Amino acid sequence: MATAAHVLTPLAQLSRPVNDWVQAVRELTQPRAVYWCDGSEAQTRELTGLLLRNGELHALNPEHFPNCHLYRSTPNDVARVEHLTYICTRLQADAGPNNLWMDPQVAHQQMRALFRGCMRERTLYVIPYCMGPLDSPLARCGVEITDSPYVVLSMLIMTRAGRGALERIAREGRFVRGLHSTGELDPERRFIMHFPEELAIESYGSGYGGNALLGKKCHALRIASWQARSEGWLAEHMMIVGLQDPHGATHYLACAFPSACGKTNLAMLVPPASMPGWRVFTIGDDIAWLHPGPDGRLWAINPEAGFFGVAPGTNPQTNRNAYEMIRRDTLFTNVAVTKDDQPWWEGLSGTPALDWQGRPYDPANGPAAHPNSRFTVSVRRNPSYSPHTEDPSGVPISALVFGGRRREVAPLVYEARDWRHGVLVGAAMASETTAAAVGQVGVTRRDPMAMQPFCGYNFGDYWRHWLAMGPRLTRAPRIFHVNWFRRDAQGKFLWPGYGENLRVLAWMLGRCAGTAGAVETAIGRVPRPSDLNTQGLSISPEALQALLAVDPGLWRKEYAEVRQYLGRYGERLPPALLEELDHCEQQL
Ligand code: GTP
Ligand code: SPV
Ligand code: MN
Repeated sequence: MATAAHVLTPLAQLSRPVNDWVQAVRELTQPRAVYWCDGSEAQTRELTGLLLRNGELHALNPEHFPNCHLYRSTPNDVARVEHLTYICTRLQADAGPNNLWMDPQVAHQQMRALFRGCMRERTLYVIPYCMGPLDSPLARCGVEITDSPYVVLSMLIMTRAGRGALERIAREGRFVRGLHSTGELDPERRFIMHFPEELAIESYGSGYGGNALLGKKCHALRIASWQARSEGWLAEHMMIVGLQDPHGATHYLACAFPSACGKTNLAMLVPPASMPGWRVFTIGDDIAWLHPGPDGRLWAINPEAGFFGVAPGTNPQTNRNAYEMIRRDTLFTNVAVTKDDQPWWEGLSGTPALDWQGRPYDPANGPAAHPNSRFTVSVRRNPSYSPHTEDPSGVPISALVFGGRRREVAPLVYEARDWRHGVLVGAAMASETTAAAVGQVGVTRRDPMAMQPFCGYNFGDYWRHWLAMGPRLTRAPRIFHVNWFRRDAQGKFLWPGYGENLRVLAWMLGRCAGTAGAVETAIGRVPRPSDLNTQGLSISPEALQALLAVDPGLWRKEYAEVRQYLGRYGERLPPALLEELDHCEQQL
């Protein structure tokens, strides 16, 4: 006998606006079939089976890595493409000097020409998804249409996708439209277009990461930052972590570091043995949506449901949690494999047999795993998973942390004097480029709030929005800056990093509680070596001194560069930032 649960409405009938859009895209792209994703285990198994049979997925060693698979992307398609990523607003000034811009009509026309007939002989997949807990008023929904089953499998891990999301869309009526096709995977025919005024994304010619999993950077940062500005909240490139101190109190921090600069590792760090009583709880590793709460605090949710993390460097010594997490139910992309089909990357013991392109490993071809090779895994697989990840109102934030990868200039940690100074600290960020985006690696560039590739509007307006947020918070988080990547004259990292970073976070919590000391410097408050818990840490006094040093000569040069950079934003630059910069320079 059929019960109510057995007569589910077919997905295509749940939301008229979604179905109308799917039909319009079908006309344009001409797929041979349409597949609605309901988020069920059965569909995941079906798609995994399909990709295994056609050779796009490889099963990994079932004994050591059960239910783990390897995907190899096209060698020319291994990272985000910032030079092909556009913000298409009616007014160019709204996109700002921080974005590439195209007129929306011109962009739509150009993209229609690419999408026309592009799914012939392919299946069109419809992925309804929700960014944030399904029952959270802070969550936002979208629908991605794609012709890549690998993208579908990834989105099923990375977001809350399927029937529940579509039911919410049917109730709310509003959703972000993300249209994606891998096209010919031709870098000459590759564009990632954003239309914030229309809540739409069009992505063609790439199947990789942030270019193709449209819920992630395209929706949850570029489109969401635009929405957040008009609705009074913040969409940021931040991880969220909860720290339980030895007294049992838990405090949450949200940290913005550029791509491949340590967010995932900090979000699930393993406390050093010499700091007993501390516990770490992960909420998110890449994106935070931050809302002022009725209590005057800032509350954060992680819009994602999975991690798309950097593989190289992950091992039982650097991060036991991360390594444990990816031992089952994980989708690997562009890693190497050992001869018994275990995934392998630089930093692990053992030896690779095949490199990331599937060739017999030869050091002459470079690293065995691609430097931007990644794992895709559910947040629930993380040993330090926090059940508060599902709290509809999020978690309250005690401290915001900005950080970059800088071989010199920026000390290990410093604290901003107040909110306005903190906004300048974020706006003045710089970091060395990494393999997460196509282009030269190791070049220092300005990367305000770690949002240079991800802010969907003019940075001048963005900083104004940040400045206005402070006075709305009666219990605003304190703001800090960190640099785990300072080096000595030989080029060696001065700070051991990873789990030892807890010492720096503990100092921040001490600052919030009023128990930790610091010295006032021109750039902010810096701990003395004695203000940090260094018990059980093996580091020389000279190295610690060097890590905490503020060199006035270097900072004078730094501030001059910041002034020049901010000048690019002209009339849109809030004068308060320049006043704050004047103040810092006078202090030097
Ligand atoms: P995205 O996912 O690209 O946004 O990167 P992420 O910010 O989450 O960076 P992740 O934690 O994946 O780290 C990137 C690389 O930096 C990896 O190779 C890590 O092993 C390495 N790393 C992370 N934390 C530290 C640290 O504290 N010190 C050092 N030296 N390296 C680190
Ligand atoms: C990043 O580059 O910041 C990432 C990976 O987190 S991607 O999803 O490709 O944007
Ligand atoms: Mn990221």
